[in-house]
Amino acid sequence: MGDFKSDFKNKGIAINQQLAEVFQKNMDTPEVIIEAMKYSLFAGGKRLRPVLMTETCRALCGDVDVIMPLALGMEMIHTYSLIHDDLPAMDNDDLRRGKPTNHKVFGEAMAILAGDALLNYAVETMLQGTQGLDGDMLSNYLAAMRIIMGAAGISGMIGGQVADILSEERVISLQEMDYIHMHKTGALLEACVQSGCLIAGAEPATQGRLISYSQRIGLAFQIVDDILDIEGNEADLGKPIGSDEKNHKATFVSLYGLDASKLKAAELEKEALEMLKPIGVNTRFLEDLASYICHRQK
Ligand code: GRG
Repeated sequence: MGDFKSDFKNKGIAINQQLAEVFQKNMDTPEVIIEAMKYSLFAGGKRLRPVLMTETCRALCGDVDVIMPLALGMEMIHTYSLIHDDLPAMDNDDLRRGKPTNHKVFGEAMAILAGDALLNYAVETMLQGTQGLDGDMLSNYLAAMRIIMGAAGISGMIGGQVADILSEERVISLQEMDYIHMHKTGALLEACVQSGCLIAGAEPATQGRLISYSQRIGLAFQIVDDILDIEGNEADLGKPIGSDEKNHKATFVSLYGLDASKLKAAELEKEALEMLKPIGVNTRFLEDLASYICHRQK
C-alpha cells in the first residue's frame, strides 16, 4: 500500500500539472474569477476521478494523452460541485480540505460564478480535446463526453443532490439512500471508468465488469466517508450515531449501523476486486485503488 500511495500521489501531481497548463493562457476576464476558480481547483483535492479515468484507460492500453482533457474536465466538474455544495443555501460549510470555503474567501456571488465558470470551462476544455481526432476515436470521445455530462446532470450528480436535499428532516428508506449515493457520488466515478473504456475501445464484457467495479467502489467510497465522519466525531458524545446533525440528513451509518457499514464496505471491496480478475490486463493500480478507497483514513 506504501508504493500505491506514492504512485497515487504522483499521478495526482501529473494531473495538477496538466490542470495548471489549461489555466496558463491569457483570459479576457477580471482576474478575481480566475483566482476563485484556481483557489478551489488547487486546494489539495486527491484527484481521485481523473486518476481513475486515466488509469482505467492506461490499464486497457488506451491513449492517455487523448483522454487527458476529459479527465481535467471531470476534475473541474467535481470542484464546481464542491463549491456549490458548500454555499449557505446548501450545506453552509466554512471549511473544505482544511481551508476556508470558496464563498468565505471570495463572497457568495463570486463563489456561485466560480462554480458556474468551472462547469463551462470543463466543457470548453473537453471540446478542445477533440482537435485532431477523427473517425472512431472522435465518436468514442464524444460518447464519453456525453456520458460525463449526463453523469454530472439531472440523471446523475444533480439528481442525487436534489434527492438528498428532499430527504432532509425525514426518515428515508434504504432504496432512497442508495439512489442518493449512486447518483450524487457514484455517477461521476462510473463515468470516469466508462470514459476510460470508450477511449481504449474496450470490449462490452470488459466495460460491463469495470462499470460494476466502479459502482462498488463508488458506494464503498460513500460508506467509508460516513464511517470516517462518525469516527472523527467519536469524542462528541451525545450525537446520534450516523446522523449529519447540521443538516439532519440520514447517512449510511445511521441506517445500517457502524459494524454493518464496515462489513458492507469490506464486501464491496471483495466484489470490486472480483470484477477485475477476469479482465486479463494489468489491473494492479485499479485493485489497489479499490482497497485504498475501502481502507482510507481520511
Ligand atoms: C452542488 C450540483 C451540486 C452537487 C453536489 C458531490 C456533491 C454534490 C456534493 C459533495 C458533498 C459530499 C460530501 C459528497 C460526498 C462525496 C464526497 C466525499 C466528495 C468529496 O470527494 P473527494 O474525497 O474530494 O474525492 P477531494 O477533496 O479529494 O477532491
